[in-house]
Amino acid sequence: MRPGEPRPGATRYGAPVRLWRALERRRPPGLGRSRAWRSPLRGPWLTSVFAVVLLVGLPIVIITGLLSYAAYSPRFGQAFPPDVGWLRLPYFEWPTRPVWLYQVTQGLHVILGLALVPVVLGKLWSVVPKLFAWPPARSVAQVLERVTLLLLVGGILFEIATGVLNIQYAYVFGFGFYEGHYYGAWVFIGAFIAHVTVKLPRMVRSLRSRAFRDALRDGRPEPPDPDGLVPAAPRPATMTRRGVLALAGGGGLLIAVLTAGQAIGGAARRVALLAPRGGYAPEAGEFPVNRTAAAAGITAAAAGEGWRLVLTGGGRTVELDRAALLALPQHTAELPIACVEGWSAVRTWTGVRLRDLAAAAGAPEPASAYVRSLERYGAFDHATLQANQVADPDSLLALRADGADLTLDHGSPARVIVPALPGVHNTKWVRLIEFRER
Ligand SMILES: Nc1nc2c(c(=O)[nH]1)N[C@H]1C(S)=C(S)[C@@H](COP(=O)(O)O)O[C@H]1N2
Ligand SMILES: [Mo]
Repeated sequence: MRPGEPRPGATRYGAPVRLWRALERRRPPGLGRSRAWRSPLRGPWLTSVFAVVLLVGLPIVIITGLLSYAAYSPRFGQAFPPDVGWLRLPYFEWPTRPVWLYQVTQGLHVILGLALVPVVLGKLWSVVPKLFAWPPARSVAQVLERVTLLLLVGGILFEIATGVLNIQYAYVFGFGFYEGHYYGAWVFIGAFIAHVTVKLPRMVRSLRSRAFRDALRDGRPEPPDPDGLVPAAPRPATMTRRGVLALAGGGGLLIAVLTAGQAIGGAARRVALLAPRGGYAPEAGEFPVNRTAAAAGITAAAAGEGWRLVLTGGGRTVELDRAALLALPQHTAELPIACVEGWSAVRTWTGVRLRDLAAAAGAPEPASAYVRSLERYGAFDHATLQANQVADPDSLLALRADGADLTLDHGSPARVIVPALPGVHNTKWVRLIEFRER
């Protein structure tokens, strides 16, 4: 284009484009000064190394998160949010085997999710000059790309913030955690898929552009790139790329060590310092209490002598006291209780098989079982179990744990324990079970 010739855009679109050109020249102070971002380590290679870690790790976090939604049995309207419209995934029956299934999927979701935080921050640091690029948009394609990036970065920061606050039991947001985390996840998933689709070839090219070992040792800038990640006027390096990656990777590893014990148990639990419930508590030992009897309004009297279990189904109603339950065949199973917040504890439970109780109620093969607690008005004072969860030989109405009667805080006189069932549906202080034929 020769000087004085009208710009092609200006003749076609007129005033808006002239306005845009004027905006381009009036860069806000402090914005878009590519000279402000002068680390010689920034560049497509480093960004791509962070990207490849996230490309492997984030799908695991996403899938285990969606599996947790499925494990809550949305079919019974007891997943959160209960109705997700067209975002509904195909329903399937959550299995009871392997018994550690939910312990592993949810432990992975929380612990890997936390461990990836430093990698996410590293990746954001590596592309920060793009955030301040001026003008904010040059073409429709670029506007689309920037909107995607906004949803991508906003989405992941939102998911991290809500997830971390939830496992710290800090309900400081003005909306439901599950609702926000679920819809936020879909915003992120959409942007993530779009971003990966567009950037994958460039990531592969950047990683191939140099030998991994050389790039690690080298503090010199990469060749100039079209995205402008490589600074035009770099400062001398203060650390190597190896140092940057070690910082992000080491940070992630440290977080994993400080949280993983909540799901692994044993000695690791004692260093799970970042896990509020999953760590070792002197009074609870290695068996955390999610909601105490006092918090749930359960008195020792209500759970004492006068307590009766009501069973219904098959047109029959049966009432049993604790002695009657103890007179039925007792079964023992070693099962984890695994909470959505990532902590879990394996216990040896003893009690009556749910399928024996179903038979006693005259509904030997129920389609579902609705369980009610003595607790009232709590979010988790009831749950519905699937047919396979009632039928499993290790599914119990537990009266004892680790050879002792259940404590009041752990659900005395009787609680549900079902293999691979999310902790939340292992209802404590059970008062009634309704076995349903349909
Ligand atoms: N009645 C009742 N049962 C309940 C809950 C509750 O709040 N009320 N919390 C559930 C949750 S979220 C979990 S993780 C497990 C924890 O069991 P624990 O407190 O014995 O460790 O109990 C479940 N059973
Ligand atoms: Mo839980």
